[in-house]
Amino acid sequence: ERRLDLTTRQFAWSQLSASARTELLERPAQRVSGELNSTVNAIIAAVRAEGDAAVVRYTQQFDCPTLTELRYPAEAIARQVAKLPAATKAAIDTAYATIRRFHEAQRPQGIKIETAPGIECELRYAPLAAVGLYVPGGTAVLPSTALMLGVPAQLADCPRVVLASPPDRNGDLAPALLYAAQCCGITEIYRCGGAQAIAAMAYGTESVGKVNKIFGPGNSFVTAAKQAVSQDPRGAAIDMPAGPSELLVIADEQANPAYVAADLLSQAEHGADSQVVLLSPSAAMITAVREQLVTQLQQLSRVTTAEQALANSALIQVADLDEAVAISQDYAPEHLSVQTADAEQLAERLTHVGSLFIGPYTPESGGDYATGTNHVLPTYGFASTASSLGLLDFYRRYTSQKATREGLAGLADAIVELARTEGLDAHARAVTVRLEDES
Ligand code: HSO
Ligand code: ZN
Repeated sequence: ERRLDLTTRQFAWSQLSASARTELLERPAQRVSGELNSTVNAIIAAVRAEGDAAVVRYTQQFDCPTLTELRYPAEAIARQVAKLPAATKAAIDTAYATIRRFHEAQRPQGIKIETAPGIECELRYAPLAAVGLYVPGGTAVLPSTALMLGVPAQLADCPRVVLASPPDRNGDLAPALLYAAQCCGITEIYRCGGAQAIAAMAYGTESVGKVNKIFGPGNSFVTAAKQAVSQDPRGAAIDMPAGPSELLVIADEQANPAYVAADLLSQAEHGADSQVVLLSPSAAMITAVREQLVTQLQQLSRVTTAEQALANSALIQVADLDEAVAISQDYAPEHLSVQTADAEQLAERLTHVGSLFIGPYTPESGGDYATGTNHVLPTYGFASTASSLGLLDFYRRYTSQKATREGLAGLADAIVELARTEGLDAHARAVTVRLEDES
């Protein structure tokens, strides 16, 4: 069996051509082929045409051959939750508390001001009426993702919160996932996954009520389905396009190579298409991290997955930390770990990130579970424009205004003149008709 040779993943930035640099930091292509899109479109069409029957059929095909009822009954949920070991419960409680604390502090404040005499303008926030939370199944059970989506939905007071996740062969969802949902007050839980779950939540079926916005990560089918339903006005909005996990570490010569390697492996174990990158001005650090990667890799249960991800990794020697900042800003990683002497100062300049991990005692996995920040983050370089998931994503923002007669009179000249400039007489008339009236 051929073992991965990490020396082939070591590079000196100064020696790379412009095209080699671009290629090196290209994300491992997500499978968004025409074939994938036509499969997903066929699933969405079937769910829209046949409702539950189609969702059940796909769930039987992919997840549980005997499943007939999508909605998970309350008694079955209680039975599963009762199986959860106390230690796991306590861990979920701890994470729930920190995540809740951090998101509670994000509560939006409305604005009400007078923009001109007699003109009052307001900015208001309203929780989304119905949200669908998708928690992927696949190779790992992710109760942490249920918390990351469920806590803000609960804090925003969204009137309907629905969770969907693919069941196991017996039609069950994991106790830890169900307990996390219970902590967040979620009782409407559906046993389905993939594009069929997204379609069911976006359009509604006999048993799955339609939602307005769908949140959560997923594989390429889920991502393609989310994209498709978000483009249909009758479908549902989505949180963000989510791709495979990414971690970029900036480490100087004083970093601990064992910590750096452990962090890189923690993201590499997510999936073969995960991408991990190290930037360091120190050649000795790069060599030490490479050696640590090889040693630590052998101790992992998901060694094959991590090894596949490492085949897309890059250990890059940079001229100095300024160059590291420039590369990182350009790459815009989902997670950025800064393990340098002046980590806090350097972090000030690193704005194109989903989430920052500062200093030697802040492993990326801390943020995945329990520091309190959200782990649903922009990938694929979207971190230069898109935001990390937060409480605000569960609200919509709208405005309101109220004018008195005097207020309207004060703005009348401006409104009427602009309306005439645009050739829109009826707009002008809507003002003058009021002011002509005796009050
Ligand atoms: N690192 C993942 C989130 C996660 N990690 C869930 C462990 N469980 C987001 O990129
Ligand atoms: Zn993770």
